[in-house]
Amino acid sequence: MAYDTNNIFAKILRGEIPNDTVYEDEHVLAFRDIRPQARVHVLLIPKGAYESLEDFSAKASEAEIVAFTRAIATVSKLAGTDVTGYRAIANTGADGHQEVPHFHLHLLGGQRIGRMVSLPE
Ligand code: DGP
Repeated sequence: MAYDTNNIFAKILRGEIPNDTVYEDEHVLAFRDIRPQARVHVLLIPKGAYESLEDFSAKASEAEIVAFTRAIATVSKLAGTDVTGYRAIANTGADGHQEVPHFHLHLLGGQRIGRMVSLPE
């Protein structure tokens, strides 16, 4: 599937839609989720056009992968979850219930997050 340049995170990256930025560097943008599901709910996205974790993992450059991984700890410190902990989630594809087709990592914390997975009945 081709990357959809009109997805909402592509629009955020182009500055067409505002966001509450937590951190930004050459390769990464982190911003607060518009529908927070925990006291801390930040999304980390690569600036490159990757539709999912699967796509990013297979195709991103080493520089992009290093920058993204390093940004997790940076953002966690900025969000205050580096000591208390958090959950990182990358919903991927249809079974993973991914809604926005631009790779993003949810960082959820600021409180106890609960059980890991809830499967439909
Ligand atoms: P996922 O289901 O993993 O694709 O999660 C998509 C997340 O993106 C969801 O938690 C809500 C968030 N989101 C959707 N549109 C916007 C937006 O315009 N701004 C921000 N900050 N977050 C958004």
